[in-house]
Amino acid sequence: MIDKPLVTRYEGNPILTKHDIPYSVETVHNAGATKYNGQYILLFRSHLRNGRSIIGIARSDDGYKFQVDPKPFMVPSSETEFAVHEEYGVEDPRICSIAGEHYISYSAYSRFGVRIGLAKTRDFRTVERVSLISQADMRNVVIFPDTFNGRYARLDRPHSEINPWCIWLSWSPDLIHWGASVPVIRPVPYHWDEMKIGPGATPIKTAQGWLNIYHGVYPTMDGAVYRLGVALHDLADPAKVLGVADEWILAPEDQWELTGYVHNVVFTCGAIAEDDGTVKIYWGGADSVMCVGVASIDDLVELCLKKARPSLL
Ligand code: BMA
Repeated sequence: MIDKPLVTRYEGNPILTKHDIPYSVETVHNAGATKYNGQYILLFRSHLRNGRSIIGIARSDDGYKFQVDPKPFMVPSSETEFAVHEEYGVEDPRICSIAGEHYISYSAYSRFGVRIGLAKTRDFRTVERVSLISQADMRNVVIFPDTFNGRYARLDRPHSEINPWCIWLSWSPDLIHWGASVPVIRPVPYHWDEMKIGPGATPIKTAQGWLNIYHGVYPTMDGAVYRLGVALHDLADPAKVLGVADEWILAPEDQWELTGYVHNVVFTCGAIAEDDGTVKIYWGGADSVMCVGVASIDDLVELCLKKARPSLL
């Protein structure tokens, strides 16, 4: 018997391509996602023709058909502190909605490496830089949309000379100063995510724990393959991992995931939990287009717990 796929791809994929963008870009991918005033919001990354990235915004009433704003949402800042570190572009935004504020953690690229910037918006019309919240080299920071005994928590992914790259968790009293970092998930040798892993979507609160949809990378003779996996973190202490699913939940399959700007890539920066127990997962296909699929939250949680592998093996 063939298992039914955990993620059902939307038949209208890809939901956004460069042809949907009212300004000149080469790609539309790796979008952070949230719901705001009943609308679905995607903050997506686009490559310009110089190879550097900016962030655009798209809105939707149903989570599938998106309308893109006429102007980009975030371009490299001209404010002194940020300008230096955004010189090479802004990438891969994640949205954390907490207490009426929508925080955006994004990768800021420059001649000094890649670090994480934090911006915020209340209305998804204007955006304000808050702070740079990591040194180089760091990417893929997702902030939990809750506090834990008054502290914020985030999943992060420092670069390291020593492979493989792991998912860490850090704490903060104010979203700006972060520390007390601990590694929480490590790739497993000769496994689909053996090369490196990184946080993906902003964690989703479920009755059993925080659902973490992450990406894992496997090296092949034909280059790296990016897939998505899931892990479950303790509700009260997200540094405690309750289970990491042994199997991936999504792999490149559709033509626009197999070939494009970078081939064999599905990469997520956002997912939206619905009231009916499903989650819409948004992912970039081959660093070129945006796609969406639906999964049952219970199925993903069950996979973490029933087909678990050690988190720090
Ligand atoms: C990662 C990041 C992502 C990208 C992925 C696949 O290292 O740069 O933005 O989607 O590679 O190219």
